[in-house]
Formats: sequence, structure tokens, C-alpha cells
Amino acid sequence: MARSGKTTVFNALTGAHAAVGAYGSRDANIAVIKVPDARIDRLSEIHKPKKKTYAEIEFLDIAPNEAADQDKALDSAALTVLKNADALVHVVRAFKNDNITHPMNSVNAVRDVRALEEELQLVDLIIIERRIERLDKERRHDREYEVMQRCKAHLENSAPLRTLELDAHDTGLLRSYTFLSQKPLMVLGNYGDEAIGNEDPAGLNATAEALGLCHIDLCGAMEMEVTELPEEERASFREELGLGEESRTKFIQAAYDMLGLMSFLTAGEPEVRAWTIRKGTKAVDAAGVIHSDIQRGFIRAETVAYHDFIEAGNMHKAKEKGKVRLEGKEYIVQDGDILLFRFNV
Ligand SMILES: Nc1nc2c(ncn2[C@@H]2O[C@H](COP(=O)(O)OP(=O)(O)OP(=O)(O)O)[C@@H](O)[C@H]2O)c(=O)[nH]1
Ligand SMILES: [Mg+2]
Repeated sequence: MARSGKTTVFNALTGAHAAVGAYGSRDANIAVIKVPDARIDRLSEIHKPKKKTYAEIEFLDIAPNEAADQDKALDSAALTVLKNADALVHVVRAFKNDNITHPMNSVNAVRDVRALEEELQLVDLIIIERRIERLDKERRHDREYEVMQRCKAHLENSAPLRTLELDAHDTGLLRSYTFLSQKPLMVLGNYGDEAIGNEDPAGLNATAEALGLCHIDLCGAMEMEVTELPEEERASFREELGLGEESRTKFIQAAYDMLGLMSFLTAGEPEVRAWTIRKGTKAVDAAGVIHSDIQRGFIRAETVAYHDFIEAGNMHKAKEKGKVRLEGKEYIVQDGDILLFRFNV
């Protein structure tokens, strides 16, 4: 939604310095952050690698909506950006400020959450109706047609596609459409400083829960100010203002939970690195995240849990203690596994 503080929150989470407000940039913004990981730091102390690589998250902040009809949050440029995203974050205005007009002329966070959900569903429904029309014309009443009809009925029931149960085959049939209401959606309540210390002042908790959405709150404007301070002053400033846990940490945690993500690690003299995968990923697919050759030629994965490795002190001792396992293709990788892939191409 226009002027909800998207760019402010983008700056707060990424440390970027994009211009905000009425004279702000008219362009979309992009920034990449490293996911802090103490395990990477500790492993680097041990291996002293040439390179240390954290997992990364890319943030895209959509450009201001130039359309006259701004109660539609998404113009066509925004739709293009969202189509390519793995997950969506809805920055919902919950701060009060009479100088900043709301596109619907009043601040009502719960209404806005519902409005965006409806808008995403409508965008999908239009695409689906067109597709059904086309399939009708071609008399192609096949599996795709059937799935499209199910999606249509679901959307007409005011439910997002992310809550429609689909098997792997049907999910595959829909993939190329990149439906927006199918993407994981996080509600991010953007509060003013007057809200600090209050319990759920805008009622977003209950709404997010009712809609089955992941939800966090922060004070965008103040958080942005904090990122502009020198590093050593930030903690005491946060404490003074009662800002609580670092917003970036809070956000990353929520995003990983929402997407069901975790990290496995690789560690050696050339590089210590964290790799992001979905929970439940098999060893052979984890290998593919590193390189398709390693996946194709997979033999086995030498596996040690991070804590076992640290407790043992080094690989040699970990092996002596029997903590290093040889796992096959089907092994389900665990968060913090240190993996060394044996492969043959
Ligand atoms: N009081 C207060 N003001 C805020 C907060 N977040 C943003 N603002 C102000 O709201 C105005 C709009 O903020 P932006 O971050 O540019 O909002 P946006 O959603 O990116 O706006 P568009 O890109 O134009 O849609 C700016 O003047 C900000 O200073 C907040 O948490 N509290
Ligand atoms: Mg903006």
C-alpha cells in the first residue's frame, strides 16, 4: 500500500540508504544482506579459510505506485517484481502521522491486511479465468483444466492459493503461473514510537492468526535511525528506546520459519560457507545446491553435526569419537550439519 513505510522498513532491515517519503526515489530498490551465523564465525576460527560465506537474502522494495487509483496497492511494475520473489512481505501502516496521507484516508491496519490479500487473490483469479476460457475454446478439458477449476473455486471462496492442498504433480502444473496468493506472505506491522510497549495495538496478531499468516511488528522509522548510528552505539540506543531484539534478527528468524528454511555448512581451508535449503531436503538435493555435478555424481556425504564437531575440536577427533557418519542420497539433512560430498563425474 502506498506510503506504508516500505522503503523505511527496507532501509531498516538492510542498512541501505534509499530516500523515503514524498521526495523519495521513484525507483524500486534492491539490497542483499548476509544472514548472521555464529557457526560460520566459529568454524572460520578453526579452519582459517581464505573465504567465509554467509547465506544471503535479497530484498526488493517496490517503486511507489504512480497510478491514480492508489487503493490498489500493486501496479504492473510491482506485479512483475512480486512474481519473481520467493516470499512477500506486506508492510502495513500502523503508525499515526497526520502529515502522511493514507491512500484510503484513514489508518486501519487490519483492513489493509485483508485488502492486500484480496488484491493478490483477484490478480490470480483474472489469470485463471483467462486460462480456463482458453482451455474451453481449445476443448482441452485435461488435468490442468481440472486444477484451474479447483483454484478458481478456492479463490471465489476468498481463500488464497497457498491454502489449497495440491499434490506434487498439480503443483508442477501451476508453477509457471507464479500465482501471487500462493507465495508465502508475511505481515509486517510498521508502528510509530507511540506503540512501543503496547500489546498488539493495531490488532494485527489476531488478524494474522485468523488468516494463517506469519507476522512481526517493528518501528520502521526508529529502526532506520538505529541503522544510521555507528555500530557501537546501537545496542544502548535500542535499550534506551525499548526497541527489543534487533529487527533484522527477528525478521530473518520469521522468514526462515515461514519458508521452512535451514542451513547446512561446508567447511575447509578454501571456504567456510552456509547454504540455505528447505527442511526435509535429501542429501543428494542438498548437493545440487552447491553444484549440479556434485548432485549427478553423488556417492555419499561425510556428515558431522556442528555441535559434535565443535565438541571434538577437529575432524580427526570427531572421527575417532565416531561422530562422522557416511550418509547416502536419501539422508535428510539436518540444520547445522557439516557436509563433505564425495562424488564422481
Ligand atoms: N511516524 C512514522 N513515520 C513513518 C514510519 N515509517 C515511515 N514513515 C514515514 O512515512 C513516509 C513514507 O515512508 P516510505 O518509507 O517512503 O513509505 P513507502 O511505503 O516506501 O512509500 P511509497 O514507496 O511512496 O509507497 C515517510 O515520510 C516516512 O518518514 C514510522 O514507523 N513512523
Ligand atoms: Mg517506497
